[in-house]
Order: sequence, then structure tokens, then C-alpha cells
Amino acid sequence: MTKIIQKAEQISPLQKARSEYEPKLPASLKQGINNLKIMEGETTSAAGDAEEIKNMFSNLFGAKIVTFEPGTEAAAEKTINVGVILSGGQAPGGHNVIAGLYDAIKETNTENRLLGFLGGPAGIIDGQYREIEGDYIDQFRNTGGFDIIGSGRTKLESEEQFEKTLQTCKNLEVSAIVIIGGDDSNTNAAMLAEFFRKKGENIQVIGVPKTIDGDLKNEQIEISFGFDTATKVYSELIGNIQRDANSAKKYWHFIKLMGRSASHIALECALKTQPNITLVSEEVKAKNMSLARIIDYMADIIARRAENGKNFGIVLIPEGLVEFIPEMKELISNLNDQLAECENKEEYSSMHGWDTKIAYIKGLLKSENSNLFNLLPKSIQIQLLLDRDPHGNVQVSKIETEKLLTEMLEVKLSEMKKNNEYKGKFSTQTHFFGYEGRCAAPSNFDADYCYSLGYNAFALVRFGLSGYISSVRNLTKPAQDWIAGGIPLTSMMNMEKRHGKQKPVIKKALVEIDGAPFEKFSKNRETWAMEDCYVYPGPIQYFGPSQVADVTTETLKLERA
Ligand code: FBP
Repeated sequence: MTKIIQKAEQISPLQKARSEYEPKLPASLKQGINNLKIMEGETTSAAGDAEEIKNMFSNLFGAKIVTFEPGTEAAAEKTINVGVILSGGQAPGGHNVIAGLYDAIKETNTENRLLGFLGGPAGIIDGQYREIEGDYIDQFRNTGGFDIIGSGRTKLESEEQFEKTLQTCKNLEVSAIVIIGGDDSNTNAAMLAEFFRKKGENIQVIGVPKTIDGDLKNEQIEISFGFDTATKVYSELIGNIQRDANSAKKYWHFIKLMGRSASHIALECALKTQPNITLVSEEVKAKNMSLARIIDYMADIIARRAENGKNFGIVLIPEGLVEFIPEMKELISNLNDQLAECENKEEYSSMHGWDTKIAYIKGLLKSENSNLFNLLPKSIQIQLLLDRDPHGNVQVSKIETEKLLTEMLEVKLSEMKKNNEYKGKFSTQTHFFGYEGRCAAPSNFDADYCYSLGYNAFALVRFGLSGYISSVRNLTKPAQDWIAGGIPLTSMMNMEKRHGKQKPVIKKALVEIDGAPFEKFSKNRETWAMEDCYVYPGPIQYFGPSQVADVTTETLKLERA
């Protein structure tokens, strides 16, 4: 008996109406999963370090890009059990990926089963799952969140974990696994696919590109799902704050935006809302901008606006900024090395209180890093010492860069005041938008895109592929013109240093400062800084004319123009 998790009184009128929304599929998939033919495209290599990737993935390397086209009706096949995993941070549309997958699986054969592994990759290692059935999936169609089966950040990478995964698959007769995740999780998907191939096990692994951060993209993967909805939610909130600032005219609002290393979210929101200042981490790196130079840049705008009688404004800050400021980057890398060593030291793990830990770590740092560490507020020192995530990344969502910048600006502006270079009033509010958008109900774009990705993932399974990521392209066109297919995961990989070791990983796509989205921002930023050109995008529209309800991101439009 399926457990119904939402009672009628918990379902909002919007959720009810949205549950009736029928996601659009590309024309190639619309004729049904049983009417497809597969077209082989070019042979692939790797995004970098091809020789090493080839050695590590000798069974998967060099596969061909594939696309699907309508074909003749296929004969019914033997039944299949498919497992699905949601991995990493939540992103709007995950439920629709599972809905698309479920519908394709059942269309092929009603006896086929879909098993959802619970709480992320840990679910398949420990054999924890629930079967996804019709009335259960129906509650989640077009909703946000990952609560259908939960998510987790366990890194599926060791031989022991792979063996346990294999055992789970054998116990449950699962012969295909769909991993819905970001760059790290899709790297793991490739490793698992290679492991099964090497062992001669007939278990397929297919990835799906998820992350609000927007950094899992390339020529074939135009956008990761969730980016569209999340940036629309943040832009609504930024627009509301801009209106507030423009009404009261008394605060500078500093808004940090999620996105980990990449500034795609900050840039997309800037293009949508036109705030006074937007920092872009990739530009900071390219121009080798020190913390002092960033502060000077912002202080100059604040002072010039004050001269025009404007003691208010909006600043957008990408979450990963600190990792791109050269001296902070060095400090973080030195801290990573020292903390990795401390992990095994009883002496460090048994220490109580942050003061003791901070003093101990300071003593281990190189002198230039230690000097900078000393200058940081204690709150930031603590945030820099917090545990790394399972992939070895600093948890940038926990570093309050927005507060670091306002504190430093207060000092800078009061110095400028003494020198008669600034006559304004600097009153601030800080915000961090991340969790506010990650589980929003998917926009029409994400609802359609995710459903198509899930449906398409099963088409890849159906044609016997493994080590592929589900790809739906041509996304600035109406859904019927989208191109569905698969990309070999190894073609997106290169070698990078993680936890002090060279590892194969899917290359992260950061903002290109010679790309069209950054260029548009850069051309306009001086005007946006001084004049108030705020745009108030308002909430996501789920119903109404296509040019309002179905539009996708500025980034995608500019990149594909
Ligand atoms: P993924 O890369 O797993 O999609 O996660 C995205 C993200 O929302 C980042 O933007 C953010 O830095 C991080 O997750 C926060 O992690 P957590 O959910 O563990 O707090």
C-alpha cells in the first residue's frame, strides 16, 4: 500500500493546478519511447588530459554522441528494474525528472519497476529504497524539492562502495541506475559505469545534469536543470529589495547568492534586475584583484552615488568570491592542506573551542597566509575552518562574505570621510539567497526540461547505453524543436587536484569573461551603478502567454544567440 505523504489540506490551489500541467516533450520523443531510433554522431575524446582519462576509463572512453529520432515501433522487451538516485543539493525539477523516467519505463512495459534509493547515493550503498508507483509519483509532478526520495552528498567513489552498490543491484535485480546530480555526482556515475563494465556486469549507469549553480554545461549540455527556476526566484527577491531601497533610500543591501565557485547565478540575476554593483568571481581572478582592490572599486561607486545624494544601492556577491581573490585563494589552499593533515591528528580533533583551534592552525600556516588570516574577523576565521564537504570543497555557503565586505567597507569609507573623499551615510543590510530558491516549484521551462531529461534517460537505457549523460539541447527554441540524446560522460572530464591528489572530474564551467552574458553586463554596469535602472521581474508565471510563462534565462539566450 503506497503511503500518501500529503493530505488534501496541505495542497495549495497552485500546487493542485500545477499537478494538471502536462510537461512538453521534444517532437523526437513525443511519439513515445517505443517509437524511437538512435542516431550515432561523432566519436568523443575528453575535455582535457585525454590520455589519463582513457587509461582510467578504458571501457567507456571514446564513445559516440547519440541523438534520438522518431522511429518504427519496437518489440516489447523483457522487464527491467531501474534504480534512481537524487544526489547533492536540491534543484527545482528533480521530481519531474523522476516523473519522466517513470512514464517512459511504464510505457515500455507496465511490469517494469522504478526503485528510488533513499537519501542520495548512501541509499544504494545500504540498499535503502522505495518503489515508485503511480499514485505516489502523481503527488510530486511539477513540484519542487527532492522529498520524493530525499537526497544526500555521500561520494560514491571507493571500491568498497561500488561492491556494495553491485550487491544491492543484484539483490533487487536492478539493471540500470539513473544518477541525478551535479559535476561531482556525474563523475561518480562514470566511475560506477566503468566499474560495472570492467567486472563484466550488465548494469547500465546514466547521469542527469542537475544543479542550480549552472556550472555543469558545455556545447552539448546547454544548462543544468534548476538554474532557470532558482535564478527567477532570486531575481524576484532582488527586485523586491530594489523597490524597497528605491522607496526608503536609506540602505545599501549586500546580497550573497548561491552558486558555489561559479558566478552564473549572480550574473544571471544581474542581467535580470540591473543592480548597482555585481561582483563576478571569474573577473576578480582574471584581473588578479586583491581584497583591497575590490573594496576600493565598491567604495568608489558608493562615494559617487553619495555625491548625487544617493545613500542606497544594491550589491550582488557570488557565493564563491573568496576562493577567487588571489590572497584568499592561497590562504584557503594552505588551510585545506593543514586541515587535511589535522583530520588524522588526535591533538586537533580533541581540541575544544574555536579560539584554541584558530591559534593552533595559525601556527601551521605559511607566514603570508597567517598574516591575512589574522586580519579577518573571527566569524570568518571560524567559517574558513569548518569541515570541507565530501568532495573536498570549502562550504562557501557558510562563509559570510557579504558581512566581510560590509565590515571592510565601513573601515574604508570612514577613512575616506576623514580625507574628505566621502560625505555620505553608509547603512547596510545583508542577505543570503540560496535555500529560498532551491526547492521552488519548477518554472514551465524546468518542468518541461526535467521531464524530457528523465524520459530521455530511459531512452538511453532502452538502447543499452551506459556512462552517458541525458542531454536535451536547442533549448532557446520551443520544446518541440529540442534535440534529445546522450553524451559520453568521459567526454566532459579532465584531471584536477582534489584532496591533494590528481583525480578525474567533470570540468566545471565557470563564467567566461569574454562570453556574451558577461559582455552585456560589462557594457552596462557603469550606467547601472550610477543611474537607477532597476528591473522588478516579479514572481515566476506558470500560466499565461508563452513569452511570459515559458521564457528561459538571459544567460542561455545570450550564449546561444
Ligand atoms: P549541488 O552542486 O550539489 O547542486 O549544490 C548546489 C548548492 O546549492 C550550492 O550552490 C551551495 O554552495 C551548496 O549546494 C550548499 O550545500 P548544502 O545544501 O549542503 O548546504
